[in-house]
Amino acid sequence: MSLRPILIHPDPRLKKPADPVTGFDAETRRLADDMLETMYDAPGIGLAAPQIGVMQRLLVMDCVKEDDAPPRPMVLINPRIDWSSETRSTYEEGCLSIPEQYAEVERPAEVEVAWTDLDGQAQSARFSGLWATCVQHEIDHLNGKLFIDYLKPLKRQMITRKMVKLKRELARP
Ligand code: K1U
Ligand code: ZN
Repeated sequence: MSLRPILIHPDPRLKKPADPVTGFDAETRRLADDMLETMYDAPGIGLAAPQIGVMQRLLVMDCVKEDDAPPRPMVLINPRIDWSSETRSTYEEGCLSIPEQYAEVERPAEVEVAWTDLDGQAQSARFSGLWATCVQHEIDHLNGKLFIDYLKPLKRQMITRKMVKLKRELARP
């Protein structure tokens, strides 16, 4: 397993829809393992493949918050939201591709998602709470959408300018 560098906004790969995963092989398993390691190391509660520059519809997440609870890593391949609740909830979201910036985003409180697991088996589940927020945030990444796209243009521009500055500083020798 290895850590993969996480792309920082703005980057054209974060704005592009990812391609469906077609075959499941050792490479897919390695990608999922690397993404989980990268997510736990960051640390984060989710990661989508485009965030590491891999334009495939694969995401990982683990929203277990309690320190004493066992981890619950999930790998979702080609996920699809089949149902969203009318009830909405607001959560202060962050993003590993937009470090240290947080903003409230309103989304459906519950969603039903269908996906394929690493064994090629069809799965589906209803998510609520932080899991629902996270899976929607990650599926947005697969569609080239960032949480700042839900914000007012002025706030989005302000965050983008900060990220341009951060990337310039990180690139400095
Ligand atoms: O996709 C990502 O960029 C990961 C992102 C997921 C996310 C966070 C909050 C709401 C929705 C989706 C993160 O994991 S940001 C880091 C974070 O939230 C966190 C880090 C350590 C402990 C707990 C949370
Ligand atoms: Zn994100």
